[in-house]
Amino acid sequence: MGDDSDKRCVFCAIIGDEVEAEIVLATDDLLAFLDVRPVFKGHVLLVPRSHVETLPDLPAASRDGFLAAAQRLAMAVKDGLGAQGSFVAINNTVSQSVPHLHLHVVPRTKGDGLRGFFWPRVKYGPDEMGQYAARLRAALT
Ligand code: DGP
Repeated sequence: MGDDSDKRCVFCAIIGDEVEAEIVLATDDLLAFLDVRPVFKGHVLLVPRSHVETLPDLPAASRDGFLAAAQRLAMAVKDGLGAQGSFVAINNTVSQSVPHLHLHVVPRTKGDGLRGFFWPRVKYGPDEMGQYAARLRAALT
């Protein structure tokens, strides 16, 4: 474990070899292992070895490698497990049960029963869509 690791963090404990996990990919900066409570078998979690909590906390220098590994895992669930595709997601703070950045790669196949994670959908009111877009554009400038 590096100096920036959090000793109470279960993913840091996996990275530090103190908690067992089924590792599927290991690089100098990243680790990917099977989720112990998979949505479907083969559900992988990708984590940076450095303890950062959420995606916005990931240093710029780590972004490329992180996304490249996510691409490799998305291909691996197809090539290795026969999935037709995957669902790739990150919970940031809300619904994030482990406060160490982790990207889910869930193998998907048509008819697997998962319907868009059963996300509720809402409707914009009149003019509201433009207002939301403007607020986001302002935050992005
Ligand atoms: P999230 O809800 O996005 O924070 O996902 C956290 C995931 O981490 C959840 O699907 C279960 C998984 N998980 C929690 N503890 C452990 C563990 O000790 N080992 C492994 N392999 N996965 C874990």
